[in-house]
Amino acid sequence: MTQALIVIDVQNDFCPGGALAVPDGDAVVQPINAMMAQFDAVVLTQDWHPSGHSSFASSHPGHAPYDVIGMPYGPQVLWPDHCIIDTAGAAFHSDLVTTSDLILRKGFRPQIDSYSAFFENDQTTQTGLHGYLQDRGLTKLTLVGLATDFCVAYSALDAARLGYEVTVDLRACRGIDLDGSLQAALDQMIAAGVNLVPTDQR
Ligand code: VGL
Ligand code: ZN
Repeated sequence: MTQALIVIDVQNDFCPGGALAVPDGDAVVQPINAMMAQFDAVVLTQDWHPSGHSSFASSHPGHAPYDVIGMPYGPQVLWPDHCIIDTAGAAFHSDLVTTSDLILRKGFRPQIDSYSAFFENDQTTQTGLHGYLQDRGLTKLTLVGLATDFCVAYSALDAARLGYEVTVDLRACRGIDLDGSLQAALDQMIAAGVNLVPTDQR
């Protein structure tokens, strides 16, 4: 009982038609559903922001989505308003199987964004996921979901740093790719010892 599937942010706002749509984002749903039975535990995460969140460009007059600003904890990309608590955009994609052991919400502190499922963007505030996985003896993690180059990669890098054996299955991930962020994320994950399952060659 050691292997957990961590499903990152498969929410309507990250799927086609959503506020921060990841290209082809909904293509991850069926492969993720098909993988679930192979794991001892399934954890789903939800990006979960209050309206007016500090990661929204709309909270920073004079700034547009995808601008980068300095926050007390470092550089922060500004996003369109997305995944607002209890809205349809924050709900899981309706075809995602949500039978799971834990649903972890992140990004609810107004002043800090949280890409990683382990630490908020200040790299200090913990979400509680590490404690949960440790308590359950879940030491081998497979990460899938959205977006490869933000929440999936930040989660994988934190997990590797925390000592988990980490696999990212790219067949069940899709990326945003801002200014080369996808290749940079893949390079960082490889350097950190994350096992990458390649996308099917088509
Ligand atoms: C994400 C940008 C902002 C993600 C979340 O899930 O990758 N990206 N919030
Ligand atoms: Zn977000």
